[in-house]
Amino acid sequence: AYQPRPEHKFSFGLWTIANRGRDPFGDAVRPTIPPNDIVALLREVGAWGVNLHDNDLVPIDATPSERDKIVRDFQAACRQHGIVVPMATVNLFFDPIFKDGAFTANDADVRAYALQKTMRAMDLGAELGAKLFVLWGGREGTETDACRRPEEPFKRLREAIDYLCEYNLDKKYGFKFALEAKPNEPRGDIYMPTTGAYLGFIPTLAHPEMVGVNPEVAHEHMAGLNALHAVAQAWEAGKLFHIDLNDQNPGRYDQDFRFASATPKSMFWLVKFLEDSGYQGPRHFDAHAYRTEDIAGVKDFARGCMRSYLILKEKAQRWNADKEIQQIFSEINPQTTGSSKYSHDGALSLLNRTYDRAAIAKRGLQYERLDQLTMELLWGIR
Ligand code: 3MF
Ligand code: MG
Ligand code: MG
Ligand code: MG
Repeated sequence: AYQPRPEHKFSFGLWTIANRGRDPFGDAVRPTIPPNDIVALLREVGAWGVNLHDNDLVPIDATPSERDKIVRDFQAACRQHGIVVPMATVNLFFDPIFKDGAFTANDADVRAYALQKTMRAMDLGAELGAKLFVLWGGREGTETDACRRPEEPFKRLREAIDYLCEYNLDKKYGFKFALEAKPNEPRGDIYMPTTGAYLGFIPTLAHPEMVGVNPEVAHEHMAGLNALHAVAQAWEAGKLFHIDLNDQNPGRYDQDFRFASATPKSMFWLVKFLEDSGYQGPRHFDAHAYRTEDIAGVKDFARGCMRSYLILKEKAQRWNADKEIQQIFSEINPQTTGSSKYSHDGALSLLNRTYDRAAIAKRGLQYERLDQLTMELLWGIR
């Protein structure tokens, strides 16, 4: 039980396993694990896929022939260990050139370089077989809003994404883009702070069908939001192309904790939604081991992410099969009769109807009972 299998589609970013515990106040505590060894480690812990930024694999200053050799060796490692590359992304945040942003920077050369770097990362992702391309605008933001006209960055971002969609079509890569929001860190404020902001932006693009979102649990929690609600809205809009699973307490720095380790109840509802909805995409973990850990601890971390997901998945099945829970759930979600579609006559009849407000408001909704049953189920005594 709780054994990860390929059909669970568990993936990890190269950067998550490679994380050496560096933070703004302290240096690395773990050795570098080369990408090919990470592939072997992922196989060992039972993962299905590995995702990467261009520079997680290929150093930013590699020559074309160095690049080609690195990619060949990595492909061989993936083949050897049976690990796939479902998603690729681009690092537009580490190099000093991106200190004022990438696609939204004021310097046109920076914007053009960001496009070039992203196109090359798309070439790389396509070569590795990825069908999803994530864009996280980590440096697209401000410390001071003195820097530019406030509406300008949205135009620049739209222009960049439209350009990349054309490149995708031109090259016949068949990528779907997934835009990842974050409210702050590393910038004081990041543009497009929430998944909802991206869901509002996507319909303004030239190829909206090619673009969806990559909600991250921790990013929504950093903004004090309910990650499930963001994910569910994205799903309902047909835009849940990818997901970053991890955990995070609100009001803290970017913690990237092991999945479901900080807010297990919220993560139960999230796993239940992913499973019940029929979401077919990867279950990607964008998190890393505590700074206290050695390589064995990194494996504990990775195994823990998947195991917690599978435990919560089993809890969701129990919740769905629990007679008492289902009885209450159906009572509080009565089937509505009649259509709520607008018609002239329907509106007239609604305007003339009378409602017994007091009688309706008097009904208790049993949410206390339902929540307690849920908690007892989660605690394992039900
Ligand atoms: C930062 C993140 C990023 C993105 C990654 C994928 C480094 O908080 O979540 O991880 O997920 O860049 O595009
Ligand atoms: Mg993150
Ligand atoms: Mg993070
Ligand atoms: Mg992320």
